[in-house]
Amino acid sequence: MSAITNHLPTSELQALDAAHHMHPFSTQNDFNTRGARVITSARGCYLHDSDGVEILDAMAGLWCVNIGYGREELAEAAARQMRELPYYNTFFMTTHVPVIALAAKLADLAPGDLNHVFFASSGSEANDTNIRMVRSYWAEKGQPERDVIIGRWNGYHGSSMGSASLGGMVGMHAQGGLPIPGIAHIGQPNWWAEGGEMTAEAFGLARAQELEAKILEIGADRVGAFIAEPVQGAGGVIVAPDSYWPEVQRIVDKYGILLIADEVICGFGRTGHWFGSQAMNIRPHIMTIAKGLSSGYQPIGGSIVCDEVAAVLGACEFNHGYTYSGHPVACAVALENLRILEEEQIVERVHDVTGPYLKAQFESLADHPMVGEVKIVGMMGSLALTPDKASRAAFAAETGTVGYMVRERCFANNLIMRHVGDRMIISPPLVISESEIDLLIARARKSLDEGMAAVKAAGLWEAG
Ligand code: PXG
Repeated sequence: MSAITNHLPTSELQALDAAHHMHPFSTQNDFNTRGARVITSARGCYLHDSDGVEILDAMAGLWCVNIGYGREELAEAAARQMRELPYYNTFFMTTHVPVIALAAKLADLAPGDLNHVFFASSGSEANDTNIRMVRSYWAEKGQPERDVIIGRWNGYHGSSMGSASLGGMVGMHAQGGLPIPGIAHIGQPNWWAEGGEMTAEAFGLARAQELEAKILEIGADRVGAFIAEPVQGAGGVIVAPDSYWPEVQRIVDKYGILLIADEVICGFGRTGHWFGSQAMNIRPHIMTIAKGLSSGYQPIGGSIVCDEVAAVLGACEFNHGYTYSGHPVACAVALENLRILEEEQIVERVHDVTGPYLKAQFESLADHPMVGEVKIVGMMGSLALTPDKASRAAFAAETGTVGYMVRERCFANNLIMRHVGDRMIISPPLVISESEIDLLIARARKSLDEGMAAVKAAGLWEAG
């Protein structure tokens, strides 16, 4: 039996794709003028397209293929589970072995007293669960008015109505009447773009203190939770100054509000720790997980919840759940993925060996004339592009124009390195080797050179 692969010429695949497949976060008409790249197979850190080209995937798919592509063990785990029990639900006083094993394993891996897991099929669903969980928790405790959740501008928590409301992507809010009621936002700790004349540390502190100001503005008895990514991913790999997280933790503790760490990207080794909360030294009450939980081999996500919240919720009927909450095949694949991460000491290797190596190489790009700030934690990093490093100036063109031009060169050089506005971002599979890191950096540098030449040729090498 063969997989559904390249059975048509690329141009025909592209035409069918443009005609019938509606793409996420895309301008659909673009696919009519320029076909999508058709990915047909992948191994390790490399993708292969329908023209037989090998591409280095420095984004691990969408930040998720932590153990790399092509691991037979996960395919076997899925096949085994499909034969044994392809589906059963976890409603109505039933359960099954894979979901029990995975929940117990996650309780073991997660820090502190995060011992209880509510499963979903994605990060968006899990964050929707969190909204209802937080509000139910406070209602059960006799404080139903404590229903406001604070998120951050330029944070990303998913694409459903609830999770996109928690997020702070203005382009998403503009479509569909978001945010939903009871969600507020504070500024992000993005010193490069928003720090002005302040030092990074002073700015980090100020941005953390916006949380306290917002709590007081809304009323401390109205705020139920604060949600944040330990390192902002989709917002451009924004690493907060060191002063930020200790102050956030102090404020959260002072007002007794729940801290939700969205670990969808940061979890499962991405930061060189099992969870980004450990890297940032914070103590969340709830962690959102997805992506690296199964290395993307199956759609699965969830919320890992602390003893206190679980105990309060446990006393009421929580009227919430998804058909595929704790899907047995997804659980079996996630378990196998966690076994590989543990047995092959992949997280330790990122922390001790390949993470530091990538950091050194990635930071060497700071000498490029177009690169300002370089930020990297574990295996997620970003480069801020600028025409003037000293003033941290933006380009005169619309934000993202230059980033897109560099992204185009990356694509042409068979490197998946993305842009968010005018930041270039990487998030490679955690199993990337030193020689593959060398290749990544060489292709990135070449793309920056070519991108800069294109920017100059277009007359955009100018501070805005
Ligand atoms: N939280 C975080 C921190 C995420 O990064 C989600 C929640 C939502 O997960 P699902 O599984 O519902 O997509 C995400 C997802 C991008 C990009 O362009 C990032 C995500 C998804 C799609 C695109 O960087 N992150």
